[in-house]
Amino acid sequence: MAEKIQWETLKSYEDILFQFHEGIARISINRPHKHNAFRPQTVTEMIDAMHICREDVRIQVIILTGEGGKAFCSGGDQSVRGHGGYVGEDQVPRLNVLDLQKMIRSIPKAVIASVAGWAIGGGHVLHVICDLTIAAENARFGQTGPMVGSFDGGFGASYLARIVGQKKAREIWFLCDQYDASEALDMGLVNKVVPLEKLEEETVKWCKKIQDKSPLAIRMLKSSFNAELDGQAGIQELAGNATLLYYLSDEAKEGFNSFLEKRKPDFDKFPKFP
Ligand code: S0N
Repeated sequence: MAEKIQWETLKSYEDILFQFHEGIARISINRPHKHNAFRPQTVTEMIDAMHICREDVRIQVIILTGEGGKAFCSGGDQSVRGHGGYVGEDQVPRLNVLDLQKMIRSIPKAVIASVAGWAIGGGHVLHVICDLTIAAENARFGQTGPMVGSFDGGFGASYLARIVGQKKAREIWFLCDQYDASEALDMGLVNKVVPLEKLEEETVKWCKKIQDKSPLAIRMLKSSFNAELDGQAGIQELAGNATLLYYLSDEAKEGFNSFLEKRKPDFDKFPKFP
């Protein structure tokens, strides 16, 4: 029998759970009556939680999941889809899930999607963007855009194609078929498939394996994987990490110390590499 993780609530929200356990943050969409479809407020809350994940140095790995065991996320809540986006209480139409996608992509910590049940539409794109996906045997994957009058031509198309290949990505979008967990594993869309009752245990096991590794190496790798695909934004991420590492060096410290001490910097004493 799998040991139940004792998650501690980090912050309370209406649409999501945000929890913590031993360096792992868990963000879970809590709208099981809608198969965890997101409305603008859901996304705003997830963005807030992701900000906390970025800033809180105790958090090393992030799990993205959905409550109820029947759905990871079924995409945008179609009942609040209006003219030009999804409409919240302020009556403004938004596609704020695109901001969340960018945060998952650029946060310098591993994000693991833990998928039980449906990962459909914008919900499918969310798992695609995560660094890794662990799926339960009941997971089902697919896009619905052309069926319900939408499409995601950003990461949802181009990054999906990088993962499963151009032909398969076009099939997924053009046909709007659904794929079970073993088909998803075969096409490299998920990293591992486990029985539903083992999903959390397995996901946490993967988190712990990552937590045992060098955080700076994980950070550099994530931005390196992104850099090739994300153009100037990707280069900025990787370069920002290079600057971080440079700041840690005695050579960089000599630069700012010399300024503060009103003297000429002496860079001669630092090693040169071929
Ligand atoms: C997942 C499906 C196939 C499951 O079918 P099943 O098991 O028969 O369950 P249902 O009875 O259909 O569902 C149970 C209850 O949940 C509600 N529900 C399910 N999904 C949604 C949803 N997305 N929005 C609102 N409600 C949902 C059902 O209505 C039902 O409730 P009751 O019992 O009260 O009727 C099936 O549910 C399904 O096909 N769902 C819809 C999937 C879908 O089309 N999602 C939207 C796809 N589009 C996006 O996600 C767009 C995302 C986005 O924001 C975006 C981002 C970037 C660029 C563009 C866009 C864009 O807008 O396109």
